[in-house]
Amino acid sequence: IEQQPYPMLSNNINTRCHCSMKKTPTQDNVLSYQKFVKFALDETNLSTKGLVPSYLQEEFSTLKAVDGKTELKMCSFQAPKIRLLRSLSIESSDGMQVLDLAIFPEVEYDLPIFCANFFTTVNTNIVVLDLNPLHDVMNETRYKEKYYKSLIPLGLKYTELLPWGGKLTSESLKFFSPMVIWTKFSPSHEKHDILFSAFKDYFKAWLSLMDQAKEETDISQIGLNREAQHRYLTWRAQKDPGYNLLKRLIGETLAKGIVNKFLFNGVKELGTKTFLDYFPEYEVEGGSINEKRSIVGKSFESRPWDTRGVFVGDTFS
Ligand code: BLA
Repeated sequence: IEQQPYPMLSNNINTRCHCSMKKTPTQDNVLSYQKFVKFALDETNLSTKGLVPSYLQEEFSTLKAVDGKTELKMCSFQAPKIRLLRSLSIESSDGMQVLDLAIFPEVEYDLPIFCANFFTTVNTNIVVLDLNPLHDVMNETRYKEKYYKSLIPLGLKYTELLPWGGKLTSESLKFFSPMVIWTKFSPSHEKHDILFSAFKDYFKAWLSLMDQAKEETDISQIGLNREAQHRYLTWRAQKDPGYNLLKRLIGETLAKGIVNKFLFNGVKELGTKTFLDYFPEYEVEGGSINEKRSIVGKSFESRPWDTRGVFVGDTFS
């Protein structure tokens, strides 16, 4: 495994990280996710005027997988209100493409977490695109009204173009918002363009929420934000569907490092509760964590949110 040196950022265009600079096996492939990353960095830089590389950038940049035909690229930034904007993209000469791009706000803000997860092979495309809610949007209306009421029309814009992807890990749904795009499709230029358009819309929507967000000063509210973000990170660091693939590509040690220090950075720093503290239903005899991703099983054959953003799934335990 070859760890490549981190290319210096130019002083004036600090978003030009190597994610969009280096030549890759699939650079000429128009279905690449590199333009998604470039869009996200450029737009965030414009909005915040203060996007700077994260301290993680030095350790996490480019990796070649053990198969010799797959490249992983990572980049990470921070800005006022943004604790971490990080992106992992994977490109393989056999047509596999992955994008995992997320934005985690500073804990003084109760902003949603921007979440784009695309897994693509020549045959299929698995997509989650959402502004993941930090607080409950199923049993309570306060947070839902605050952030999603005005965004419901945007979610509806894509419900036909990118239809519900069928049953999924039931537990995941609690981390999704009423505007989530969960879809699967066979790759095509048309779908790729629709996905890019949705990505741009959702990204701009997140930036506009960020723009308006006011810093929380109440210590106990900040504590709730911190714990909610830590719980989210703890879930994903433990149960992310991408982990097995990462392990196969770069080995267990590097995969664990990327998951805990890069992708879900904060899981070690934002709190001390364990996975089983948050999700005790995963405990198996002897006090270890059930390897299964889901205890409840898969559910939600069709979209469990109505057009007003009310949860209508009936199989929730
Ligand atoms: C599949 N990825 C999935 C599925 C979901 C997600 C819901 C369908 C399988 C399931 O029902 O669990 C995504 N799940 C999420 C997200 C959250 C969640 C975003 O709970 C947030 C709270 N996916 C990636 C990366 C890779 C990846 C980086 O994001 C690879 C490195 C791969 N995702 C991947 C693969 C599958 C998948 C291979 C299908 C295989 C499987 O279902 O295990």
